[in-house]
Amino acid sequence: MPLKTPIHDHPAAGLAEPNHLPRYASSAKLNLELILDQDRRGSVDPTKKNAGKSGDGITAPPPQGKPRLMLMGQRRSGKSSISSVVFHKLPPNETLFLESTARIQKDSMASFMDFQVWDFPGQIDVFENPDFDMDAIFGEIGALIWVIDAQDEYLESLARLTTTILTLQRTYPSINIEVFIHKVDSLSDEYKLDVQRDITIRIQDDLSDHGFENAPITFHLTSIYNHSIFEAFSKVIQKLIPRLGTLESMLTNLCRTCRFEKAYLFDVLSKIYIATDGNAADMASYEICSDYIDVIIDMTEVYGTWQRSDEGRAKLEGEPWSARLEDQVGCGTAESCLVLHDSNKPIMLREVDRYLALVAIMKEDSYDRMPLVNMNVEAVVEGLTEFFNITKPRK
Ligand SMILES: Nc1nc2c(ncn2[C@@H]2O[C@H](COP(=O)(O)OP(=O)(O)OP(=O)(O)O)[C@@H](O)[C@H]2O)c(=O)[nH]1
Ligand SMILES: [Mg+2]
Repeated sequence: MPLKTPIHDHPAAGLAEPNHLPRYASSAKLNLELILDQDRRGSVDPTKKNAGKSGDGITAPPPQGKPRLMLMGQRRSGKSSISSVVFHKLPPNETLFLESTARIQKDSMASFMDFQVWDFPGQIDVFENPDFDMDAIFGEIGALIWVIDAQDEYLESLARLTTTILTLQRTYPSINIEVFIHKVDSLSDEYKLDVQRDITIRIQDDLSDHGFENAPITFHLTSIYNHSIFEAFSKVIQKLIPRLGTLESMLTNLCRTCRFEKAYLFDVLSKIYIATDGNAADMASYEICSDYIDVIIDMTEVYGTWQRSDEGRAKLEGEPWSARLEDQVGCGTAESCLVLHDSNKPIMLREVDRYLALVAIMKEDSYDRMPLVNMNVEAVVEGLTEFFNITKPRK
């Protein structure tokens, strides 16, 4: 098969370019477009890995607008703290001063994938209050994040969660249910796992008493005082990305060709990782990469190409440089590589677009082969850009 195939007769033709001009695309691109087109029409694809509820083989209905993440749970369980720390960069200890939420707080996140975060007040039960329009709340596909305070008595919270799941799964079976067993920062490792086991068994037992077996619920141990909350959100968001498998295989191939230990694709603002390679994930590498983003952001804020005043620009472009600013910087995007002294492993970062960055931990000897590494990274960045162009929801 030729590498570049004209697509006049292809079912996906005209998807990206409505002006019917001849278009040339690689076979991989065509394949992705075709699959996505099928997804959008709501067809069944039993091979699809990340769709809908795990294991049921049914493709989730395509998102019509912005996917919505709903934070629910008892009062003081930590919902507003989570949303403020992850999406608004609030330092964790300042959450002590947050007031109790009185009405639903709706946040719109402009990111690689636009999504919304809704923070519910703990004291209001939307199912008992006839004023709430269920379709308006749960109609859009997304995830329901149920936050449980692991340091507090949680039986009442579990009872509410079970009722919520039973009510929702009848009408909106495609919503992902994610349980954050939260505030585990002061608990010992052993106790944390005991709590998780206890909560899992209680919920599954309760649901099966009501005839709902093997409920597709995911449990996460979280705390705003460490990276666990970002890690958990990463997993939640990843389930909402169409064709995540394609992203993962791009990163796995990159790791193999460049001999990287681990590669992450980060949403720079929230520091949620939206994809990683197939190697086993470990918290330590995620933490290093996520801290590295902070360092680079701080640097680019000082030296980067942000919006400058005319006066500042004139000064920088004047004597002794006498050149346009664009011609003075090596490349428009942030790109960096650093070798950590204690581990001898270089870390590299490459901006993909204004929201995403590729961060990878290399092996000791990869530094000697930087030109090859750069070339491969460049190719993956191009692939990622193309991926997001194809998969972004059409209005
Ligand atoms: N130790 C610990 N405390 C936390 C954590 N997350 C939140 N908190 C604390 O929990 C308290 C309640 O947090 P909120 O975020 O206001 O709780 P909420 O669920 O939004 O409460 P309502 O708005 O009343 O429903 C605050 O004092 C937070 O500092 C955590 O991970 N660990
Ligand atoms: Mg709140």
